[in-house]
Amino acid sequence: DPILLISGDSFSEQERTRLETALASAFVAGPSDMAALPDAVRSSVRAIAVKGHHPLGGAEMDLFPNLGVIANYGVGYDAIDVTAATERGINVTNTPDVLNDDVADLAVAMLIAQCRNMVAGDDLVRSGRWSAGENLPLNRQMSGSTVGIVGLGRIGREIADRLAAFKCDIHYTSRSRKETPGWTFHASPEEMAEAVDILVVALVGGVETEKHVSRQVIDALGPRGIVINISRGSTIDEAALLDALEEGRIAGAGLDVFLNEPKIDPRFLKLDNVHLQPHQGSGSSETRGRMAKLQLANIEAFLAGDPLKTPVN
Ligand code: 8YV
Repeated sequence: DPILLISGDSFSEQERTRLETALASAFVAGPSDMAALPDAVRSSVRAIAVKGHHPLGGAEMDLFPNLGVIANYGVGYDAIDVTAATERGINVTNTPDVLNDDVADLAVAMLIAQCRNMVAGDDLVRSGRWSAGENLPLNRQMSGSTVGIVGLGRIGREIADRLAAFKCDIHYTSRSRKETPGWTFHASPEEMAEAVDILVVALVGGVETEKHVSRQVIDALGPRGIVINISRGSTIDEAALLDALEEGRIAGAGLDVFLNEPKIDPRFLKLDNVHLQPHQGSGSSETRGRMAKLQLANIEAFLAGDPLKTPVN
């Protein structure tokens, strides 16, 4: 009688327990075990709870003839083939908005950490080199910078609002021009990169935005350029970014997302002009609690025949 399949091992024990207790007949199976499940179990699945970035395509969906909803834990659903789901009459839900503040906070934090050399500062103090008389080299002011937000969606807007409070000159690209308080719209990221020092990438993931921050965009940033990415590794031409960082053609980067997480390109680890985070943008306990709650609310709404809270398709 399982109605809910909890996909994969990305959920914490607490998150899994919460789903299992809320929805009496739930069980766990990773994407690679789905095909091996007995027919009767597969037929009983009406909802799948997803966390993490395991691809879920039409072939997996076809294993579950009574599947009605795929509820993603996270705002980004690029690992789910939404077109395939729609074709099969399967609903997809995500967890937008509840994580905007945390992700925007982390973007700003990485930018400040990068400009003010905070990791090296911490190391100087801990290592005893400061007390022995060494000082941190002078670094770079963040307030008042000229910043380009690539993708002025819900998260991009929160980042821009924060940076505006830091007296930054705000530029942005977006599918359409937005109602903004004196911020500068650019038709392309290339054009924007010519005009700003700092790029903050807040795009959605998926094929449409792949390498949107291209080699040309990175080259156009120039030697004071800093790239911050809290979106998906796929949105930047990562090889081009690594080349520019290694050759010192841009000043640095602050990255929470990468290709092939968590086994990221080892070239990053050799660089001292990058600030690296383990895809923790939404990772406060408060926000993760809200995401789990919203995911569950979507599944419960579906099972009750009520309107979904945050439908994608
Ligand atoms: C992850 C995220 O979903 O919301 C998103 O799109 O990237 C994150 O919040 C979260 O880490 C769970 O995998």
